[in-house]
Amino acid sequence: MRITKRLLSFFLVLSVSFSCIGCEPSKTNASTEKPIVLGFSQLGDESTWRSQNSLSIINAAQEAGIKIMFDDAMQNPENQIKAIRSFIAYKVDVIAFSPLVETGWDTVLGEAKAAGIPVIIVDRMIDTEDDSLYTCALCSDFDLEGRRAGEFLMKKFRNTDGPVRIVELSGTEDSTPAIGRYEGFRSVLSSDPKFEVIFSASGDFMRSKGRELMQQILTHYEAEKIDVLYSHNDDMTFGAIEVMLEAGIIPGKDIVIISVDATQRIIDYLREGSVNCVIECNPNSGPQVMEIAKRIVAGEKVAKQIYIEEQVFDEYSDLSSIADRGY
Ligand code: GZL
Repeated sequence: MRITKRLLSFFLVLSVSFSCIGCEPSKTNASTEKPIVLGFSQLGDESTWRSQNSLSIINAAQEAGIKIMFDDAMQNPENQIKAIRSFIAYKVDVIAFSPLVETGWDTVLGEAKAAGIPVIIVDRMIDTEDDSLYTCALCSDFDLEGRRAGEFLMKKFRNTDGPVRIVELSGTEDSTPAIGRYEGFRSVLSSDPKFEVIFSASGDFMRSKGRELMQQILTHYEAEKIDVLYSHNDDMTFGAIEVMLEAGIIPGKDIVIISVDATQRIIDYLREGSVNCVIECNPNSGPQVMEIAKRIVAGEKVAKQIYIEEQVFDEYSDLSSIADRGY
């Protein structure tokens, strides 16, 4: 039975005491006759992307015959640490988690290592000196995503002298996507001084905060003095576009918009010209996570770092070739 969005929200409500989808304590961690038990700590449910990522994880576990204990940390890393400790106590075969922020994981991952439980890092990365604390990291290349956003602007404004004034809605502070999208973007644009980031603040990947920041921006800057909005995710972009429309600003025309994720709604905006460039960040990592978990439990060697394939859709692309996103 595939989990639907409606059922996911039910599981997420229950997840305070784990959504243990049909699992029983695993008495051995290498037994071939018993299904693998995987403990998954999800960082929250802050965005359309995150909901799809959780659906992908849960459905892939079911399709792989893996019993999953799924916990939604509701944007609190302390909840993730508690969940990981519960997985250790439950003696799961594998732990996987998407760390809200990069720091603060060494102690609890040291406890998982001492318990002999392998760890897969999913989506975002951790900042540690000790890479023995995890077996595999399956992430997006966030610096590449940022560079791709910068490369679009270099092309879009190749025939203008500037200045090109940019406002940036960044993601959760100290999170790998926010760091990579921030740094990668600037690494490309720093080659041309006409590009100037006049405002940058974190909207925590949330639509409501994207709205608030865009309102704040428009009280400090005349719309005519803003050339580009660079938003680290679609949900913040949706909030910003609502505010633009309320202010009589034509998104994609008066202000060029670059957004990251590539949900269906932003692709629709791209097709109608309300957004100019969409950098894909792929949430559908579930099948790869389960494949990695199976190989680890079977004692096979897996790569330490695996990057998820992603692409760019922009106003120069063949937009008719973009398949339905499904989220
Ligand atoms: C990126 C992921 C980010 C998305 C946001 O891999 O961590 O978090 O870009 C989500 O939409 O909230």
